[in-house]
Amino acid sequence: HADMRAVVQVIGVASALGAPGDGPAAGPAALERHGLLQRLKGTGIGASWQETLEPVTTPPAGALMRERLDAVGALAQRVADHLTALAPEVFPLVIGGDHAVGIGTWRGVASRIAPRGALGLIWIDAHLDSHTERSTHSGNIHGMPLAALLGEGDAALSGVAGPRLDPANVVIIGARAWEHEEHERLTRLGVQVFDMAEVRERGMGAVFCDALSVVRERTAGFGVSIDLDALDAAAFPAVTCPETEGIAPDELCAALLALRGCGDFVAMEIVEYLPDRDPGGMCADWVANIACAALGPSTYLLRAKEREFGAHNYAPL
Ligand code: Z70
Ligand code: MN
Ligand code: MN
Ligand code: MN
Repeated sequence: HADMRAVVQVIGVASALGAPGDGPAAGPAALERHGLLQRLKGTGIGASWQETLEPVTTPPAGALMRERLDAVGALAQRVADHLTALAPEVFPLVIGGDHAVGIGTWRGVASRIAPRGALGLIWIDAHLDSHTERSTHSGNIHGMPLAALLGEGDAALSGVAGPRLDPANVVIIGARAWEHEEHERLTRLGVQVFDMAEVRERGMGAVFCDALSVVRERTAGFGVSIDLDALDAAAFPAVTCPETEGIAPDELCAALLALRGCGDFVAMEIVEYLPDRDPGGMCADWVANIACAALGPSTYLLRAKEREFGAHNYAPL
């Protein structure tokens, strides 16, 4: 069949409802201005940016947990509904916003592929994002989306329409900062965590290869959710919660190239970009590199286009 990344549709979600400050809401517009769409098209794939969704309601600073959970849940439902309604040939690239938007992204993507089977998910993050409203230390909802996707915690989040993820089809890569409650939750559920120590020991390429095996084994398709704080804070400071000793940006791009050969790769999400901390646009360039590494044409398509138009017109990165 045709290369499925021929029709990438970028969907911005301008939300900071889950974060401690409002900075991440400006992420989609800043990345759009910085030319993310043009970079994607420059790889030779078809891409468009049709929508940037916004929160349904925005509770005031210091609002109660109940009010914030309901606002995040309402936005997640809107994002999920939007993705579910996309034409079947569209490949969604969701651009956050803070990571709480992932609740909507992955319930929506799971609904799309449900007639064919279950969804696998690779969650690349410095954190585990597996708190509930009861176990959170910070009170920030961007620390809860993976628990919600697995069916745990308050119904406003865990009850967003769409299939729950099966823990056996989920892996985390790059974790290095967590609280014990969320680690215990993932251990109980059986989610495999490739923490940063393992990435350092075995290399990002080997770990990513193992991760792909897990999320592809029992599923009809899989997605990749990239929290940019997985990257090393020295190389990529433009996030809400920077963590040292992370993945190098070029190391991530190299691993993501493997996605170009995966016909069952069905959606991607990139979240937590904070334009306030990226005055020169260096991090925005990395975001484009990351998207292009994952979504550029398969080698097969690239070779065909080279034969047709000449190699110099098709630079994969
Ligand atoms: C911490 C918390 C977090 C994202 C930071 C951090 C959570 N465990 N999630 N950045 N995306 O506040 O619960
Ligand atoms: Mn994180
Ligand atoms: Mn996260
Ligand atoms: Mn935090």
